[in-house]
Amino acid sequence: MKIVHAADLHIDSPLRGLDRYEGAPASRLRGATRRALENLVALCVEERADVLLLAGDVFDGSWKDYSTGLFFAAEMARLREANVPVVIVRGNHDAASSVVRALRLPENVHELSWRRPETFELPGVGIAVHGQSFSQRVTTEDLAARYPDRVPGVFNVGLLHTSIDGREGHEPYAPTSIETMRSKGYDYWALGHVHAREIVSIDPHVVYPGNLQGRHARETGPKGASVVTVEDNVVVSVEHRALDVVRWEVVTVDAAPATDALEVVDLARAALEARAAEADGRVLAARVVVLGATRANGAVRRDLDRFTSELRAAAIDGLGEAAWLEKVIVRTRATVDLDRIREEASAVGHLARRLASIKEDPEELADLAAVLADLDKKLPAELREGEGALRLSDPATLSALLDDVEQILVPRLLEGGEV
Ligand SMILES: [Mn+2]
Repeated sequence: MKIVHAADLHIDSPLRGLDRYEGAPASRLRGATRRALENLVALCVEERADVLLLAGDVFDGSWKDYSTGLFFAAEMARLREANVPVVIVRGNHDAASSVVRALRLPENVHELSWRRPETFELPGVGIAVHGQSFSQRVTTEDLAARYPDRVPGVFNVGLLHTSIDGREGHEPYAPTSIETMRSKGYDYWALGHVHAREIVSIDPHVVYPGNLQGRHARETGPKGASVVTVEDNVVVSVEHRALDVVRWEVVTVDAAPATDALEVVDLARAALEARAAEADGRVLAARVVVLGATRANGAVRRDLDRFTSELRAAAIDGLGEAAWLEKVIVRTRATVDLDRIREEASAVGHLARRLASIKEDPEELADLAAVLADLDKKLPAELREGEGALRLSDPATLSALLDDVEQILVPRLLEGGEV
């Protein structure tokens, strides 16, 4: 028998701040979670799946209108036509109290209760699915502990939205342990919540398939679902199938070999083309990080806007709509030996020493923050919010800025202006 296990679909998840991005393929990104669900349905049909398990966060939150629910219902109806039953639990994002709008779903879809744990036996398939939906977003009790006893003679699955023992970077919802899961004697635990794919255990199988479609630059790599093959009630394989339509990647570029900004652009273009080829026809949404000690450091940093635009132009030239640069981060360093310069008695040596000492002294950083407090208040909101926000009151931000000053200013002074 074949089981398809997916989680964290976050259908119609809003892509925050998308309008701020130059050249973003907004409609393709907005539609990505829906296209990925279509791919999931196609996979179930192709594989002649005996059941599709959805382990929570099918929806991102309350529906803006009924179109989200209608789209989902239509896809479930396609599965009904192919005789594929679907079993769902709700997670923190689509807890019973958060997504209150509802549509009647086709009869092949069974949502497990949020009032109490229950067992749903698939007639004629030999699978029993045990589980419980989240009643509310903040669900902190161990739901798995109260899951029903296994059903003898069939394949037993625990369907659960959980952070297990508090997985890093995820809200600690419905925490449980491998021991608790093992004590139930089930054959497979179909988990959701953690967006990175992970096979947590193989005795029994405890699997996070990861989310169906990455939504930002921290959700990188192939995203999709797990296909579980079972023979004589024993798991014989768990395979990951990529179903995403937009592939997020962080592409690092070592600028060391470059001597000027355009050579760095060429290196980045080659790296992007290689990564786009791996994305296999999907849109590559790339965050480019340029690093390394390079003679091109000054040229790149002197006009970052120009450099970033050259890079975007090269990506469009080489890849057209197959790639989109979400962000370009420059972390190059000068090739000068700052340690040596800091030992010099010269004016530049003195400056380098001061910069280094401020960077490492919490009191000096606090003084600097006080000096910049007025400026901090005057910064426009778009610079102060979101990822990569400029927080002039934050010592770590100031320390990183001083690092930039060292990397740009010291080499420039040494070479008499032009770097
Ligand atoms: Mn979740």
